[in-house]
Amino acid sequence: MSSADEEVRGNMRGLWFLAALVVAVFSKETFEGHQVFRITAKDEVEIRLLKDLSEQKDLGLDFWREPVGVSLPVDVRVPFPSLQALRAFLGYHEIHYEIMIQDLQDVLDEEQEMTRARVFQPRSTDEYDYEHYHTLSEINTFMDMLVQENPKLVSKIVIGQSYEGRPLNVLKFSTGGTKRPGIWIDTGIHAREWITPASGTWFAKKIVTDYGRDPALTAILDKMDIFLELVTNPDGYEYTHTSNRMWRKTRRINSGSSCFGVDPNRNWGTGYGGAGSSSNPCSETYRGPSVYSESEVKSIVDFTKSHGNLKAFLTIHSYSQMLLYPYGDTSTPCVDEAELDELALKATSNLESLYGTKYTYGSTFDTIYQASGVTTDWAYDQGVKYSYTFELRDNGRYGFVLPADQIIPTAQETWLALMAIMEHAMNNPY
Ligand code: 0X9
Ligand code: ZN
Repeated sequence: MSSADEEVRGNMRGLWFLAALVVAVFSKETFEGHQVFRITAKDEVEIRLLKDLSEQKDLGLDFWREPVGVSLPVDVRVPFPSLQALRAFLGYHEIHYEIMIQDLQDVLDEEQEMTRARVFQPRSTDEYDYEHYHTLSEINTFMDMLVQENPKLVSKIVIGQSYEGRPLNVLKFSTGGTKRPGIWIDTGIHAREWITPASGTWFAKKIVTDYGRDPALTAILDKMDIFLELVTNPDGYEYTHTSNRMWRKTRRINSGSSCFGVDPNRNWGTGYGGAGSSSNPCSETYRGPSVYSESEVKSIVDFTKSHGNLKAFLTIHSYSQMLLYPYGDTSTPCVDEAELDELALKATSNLESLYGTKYTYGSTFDTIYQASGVTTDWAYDQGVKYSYTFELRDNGRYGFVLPADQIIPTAQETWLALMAIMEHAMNNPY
């Protein structure tokens, strides 16, 4: 072979390498053959086995719902190469399970198909397609249109920058006054929980539509301001659209590790570092190198402190259909437990009245699992009494990949619960 041929070959190899690199960096992770199992442990022995399993990293399992107790089934995404091993493990220990999702990629393909069907480039928020999921840039455009259309009612404030430099936008709904008490609502703090920013977008439109028409919402906005952060983890959200639909955390580069990201719901100051969070950067519940290390978290901390008069703090997640109040890191009840519990009953009853969607409610610790360094524990300890975490639809049939035709019903029913909490906050000054 001539040296010219060899050079061509060498160049070809270089090109292939480059192509492979480009694919690795820019292509989307696929979930072909991944299944989502629902595992129902019958006793503490089985829970212990599942906990051990969740600590075993080599199977690449993604626990959508962690093993906690016999009352709550465990949901786990199983990569195709690990299916055999997991089935053998469960079979050997005679642990009951069902397959919730046969092939996750099929559900994602369907989601993609639906997303492609959305209205492109709406010229107004009336034209915006609330029935479909949207990209970060589409949501940003929505916010700008909403502000432009309702300049007296809505403004956009930038409370900081994400790790990758994106603006952290908050919509402020206000009818005037100075330093009115405020309600905080955030959606999209966990990147893959797409139903939450989709619902948040619907809430934003609902507020401008109902103000001046619905007496209850009008009364709230005549006394209080509402702050709504739609995409609280924009780097993560963008990443779920471009690279990995199942991404949860921020996108920080962790020094000394090849794993990215921090769980923004383990990074807050109350209970930081306790059980129910991880010191391992590869964990989905990695608490980060230090308290408030994530600018996505710190920006809310600074905003809340400088505002100084928030009355309710509502952070919206999915999934599991739950309404949770403090605490998450301890079983000790918070001092307002009786009131928060009663209000949770009212909020979830109102929610259920629309489409029959059943919610459970209680403290995070008792209802879902021990989780430390979470948003609502921090907010509550800052003096914001009405601090709740929502876990929206569904109950695990689709989990984080809730079909788009459920966006509007989910938003509508959730709005009834939000209204109950906001009205209560308005009528019970403290
Ligand atoms: O684990 C979490 O962070 C939350 N569940 S999720 O599936 N959305 O990730 C629940 C934690 C409870 N959160 C608060 N009390 N803030
Ligand atoms: Zn979440």
